[in-house]
Amino acid sequence: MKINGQRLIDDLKNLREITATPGQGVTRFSYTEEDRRARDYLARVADVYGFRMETDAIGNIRIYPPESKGSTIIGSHIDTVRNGGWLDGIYGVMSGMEALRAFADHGAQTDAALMVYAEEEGSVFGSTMTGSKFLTGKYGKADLTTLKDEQGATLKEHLETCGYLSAGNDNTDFRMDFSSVRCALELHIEQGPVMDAEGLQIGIVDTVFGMHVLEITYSGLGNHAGASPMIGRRNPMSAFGEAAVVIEKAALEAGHGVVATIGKVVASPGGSNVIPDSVRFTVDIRSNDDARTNETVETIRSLAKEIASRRNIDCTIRDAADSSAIPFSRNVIDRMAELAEEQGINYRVMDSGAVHDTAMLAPYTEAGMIFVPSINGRSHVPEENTREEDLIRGAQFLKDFIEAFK
Ligand code: HGY
Ligand code: MN
Ligand code: MN
Repeated sequence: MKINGQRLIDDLKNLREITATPGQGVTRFSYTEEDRRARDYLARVADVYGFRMETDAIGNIRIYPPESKGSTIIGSHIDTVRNGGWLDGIYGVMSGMEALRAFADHGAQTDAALMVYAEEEGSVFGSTMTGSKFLTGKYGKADLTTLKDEQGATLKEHLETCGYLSAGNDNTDFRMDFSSVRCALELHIEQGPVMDAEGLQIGIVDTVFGMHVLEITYSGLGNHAGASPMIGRRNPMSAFGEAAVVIEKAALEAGHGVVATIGKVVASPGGSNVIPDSVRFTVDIRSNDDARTNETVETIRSLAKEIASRRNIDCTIRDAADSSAIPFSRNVIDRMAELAEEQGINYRVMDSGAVHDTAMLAPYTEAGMIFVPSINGRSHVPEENTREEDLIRGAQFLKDFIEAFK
């Protein structure tokens, strides 16, 4: 039973146009106009096929064929980073939809359901995998008001504005019921260089990296850029510059695939002729071994504090996000490998440096992920791309695995 590959590619090209930054990659943040337009697109497709579409209080979407009770969850996300790529997340969502349509087109029954996890990127609230963290109880009612966007608006306010959470609703339990779930699957682009470099067609994910995000704020003495002598300055930007170099060195010295990234820096007030009074920056630290990740986190935390005290700068550090390294189900991995062998596919079992919602579900149900190559290993950038034949092969493999995994 073949999927309709051209239909999948057409969907992805249509959805690529739903962006707040046309011509500069895809920017589709959760709970925005672009998010709503993408949801409407899914609703139109579901409607044509008579699939049920439900949105929960956090904005997670479930799409079921009429006969399905959702024992197989096919998931991914539709939100993006700023100026991101056209495939991250949405490829897995539309491939899952294509699998459901293929079953329907061929009159076949399936017990699979599509899950669109809300706010996976954390672009709005700074914490990745938000929707799946509510589904698995890692986040609860308190986080509706502790998670805030850059302007200080809470997740609760966004959900009420979108109509997902009715005002005053005492919906204290956002967890999904896993009692009838057999497995959770996700198809995704690799977002790294391995598959493209090795000419692989399918990646079978073994472990999803754990990640810990520190938000460090250096506060010094704001002042005039010209009239303030260099001696005696308490410049948080200089402290940040020193921290950036030692943080990179700490990750390199940790080895074993540990990565650390400073991706966001905000100087305030941010004038070129003003010594900033504060500089706030994030450090995203990951590896496939929690002990190593935590060791690197603590090394970075103490380095940041040492720089601050030596420079007479105040330093506050907030733990903004935290998730463990997650191994996927050995049974799912082995069965995916069997299918790839049967189909003569060039595959490899590999880790994922990117985090994914399906990893959040792994402690509650058998779970696994399938990768397709990213050209030149680029992702989270407008240049993100994958060959159409790889996109179609990945979606076909997902559909075949749903059928084979009895
Ligand atoms: O950051 C990640 O790994 C994912 O793209 N949210
Ligand atoms: Mn991403
Ligand atoms: Mn993603």
